[in-house]
Amino acid sequence: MPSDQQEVHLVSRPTGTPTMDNFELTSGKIKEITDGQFMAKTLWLSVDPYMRGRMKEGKSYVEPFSVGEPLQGGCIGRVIKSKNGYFKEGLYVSTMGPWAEFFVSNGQDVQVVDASVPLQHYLGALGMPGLTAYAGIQRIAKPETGQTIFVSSASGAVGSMVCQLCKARGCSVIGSSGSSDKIRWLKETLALDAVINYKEQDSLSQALANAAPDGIHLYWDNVGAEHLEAAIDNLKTYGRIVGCGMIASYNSEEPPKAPRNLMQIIGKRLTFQGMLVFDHSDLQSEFIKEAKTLLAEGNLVIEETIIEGLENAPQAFLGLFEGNNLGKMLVRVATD
Ligand code: NAP
Ligand code: FER
Repeated sequence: MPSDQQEVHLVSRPTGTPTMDNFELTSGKIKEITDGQFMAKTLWLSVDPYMRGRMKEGKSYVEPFSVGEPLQGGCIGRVIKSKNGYFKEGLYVSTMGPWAEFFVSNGQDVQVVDASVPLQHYLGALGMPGLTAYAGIQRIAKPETGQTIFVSSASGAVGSMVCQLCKARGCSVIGSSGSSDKIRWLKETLALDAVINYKEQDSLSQALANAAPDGIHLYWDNVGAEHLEAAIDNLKTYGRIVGCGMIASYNSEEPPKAPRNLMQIIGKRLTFQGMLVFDHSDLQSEFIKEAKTLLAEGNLVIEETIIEGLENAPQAFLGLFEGNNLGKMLVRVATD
């Protein structure tokens, strides 16, 4: 067992869009385990848009990352040493861990995962983003057969699950995304009813009106700003919005310029409800069961963009804001 490991630290807080200068690959000491603890080798790391919020000073729903310390995020590891009666050597685990080659845990907030599916799925379609989609659909969106749903960032981790769950419930789904490859994938692989490359539109609102001439019943918002404005313009009376994310604004120092049409909320009697996945952990086991069944039946497409090496975790994270991922963005730290 080596005494040192590679770690990726946050070395400064970004202003606007984060850059490679905000991160540093450095060497750290591997801790010894004490009674009740285990050590795991990091196999996979998740990079997620919410991490941008943790790079800022000040508390939101979760503590900020500390400058000079490793960043943290969803990870999958294999237990390699244990003084914990439950988390035995050889088990695969999913938890929040440091951007480092190894991590030590006492087992709190750690789930054992089985290798019946590729392990990295537990960070994406079968993990936090998948549960976000599932809980949002079951408890908030509650789409009905025949309804028209608009999903932004439709080819991403959450968006691609929302699209598939809505299609499975008999909805007509319109997805937006930012590249021709992603648009083709949404159309050909996810069989969406209509697609919009938002980067190619003079008016996103008009593009959505063309795709849904009778209007939309529901908007799943992953993006905010102009997407939200376009959705409000096209929602039917009593239409609903699920506020999942607003990635278009995460790197902005200024408040967004859109939506400028919130007044329509009144005339159209719209409902806008935000959601946080952490409120819905009670759905975890039913969600995993349904997702694994869909997957085994060939009724769930899981797409992932894999970046190799812990040292490239910052690049993977920054890539979320460049649209570099199709499906879930992941970092492979080690093969086993
Ligand atoms: P993702 O969609 O897999 O990845 C991010 C994608 O966002 C990029 O690939 C890019 O796709 C798009 N994007 C980036 N900047 C954009 C911009 N300025 N305008 C429009 N699109 C932009 O990420 P995810 O993990 O699935 O998360 C999706 C959203 O859900 C995020 O807003 C996230 O914060 C939110 N979320 C919320 C919860 C919750 O509990 N509320 C939980 C998980 C995630 P394009 O190429 O299409 O631009
Ligand atoms: C996310 C974006 C925002 C997310 C959580 C938030 C879990 C919460 C923001 C806040 O509390 O202000 O992707 O994912």
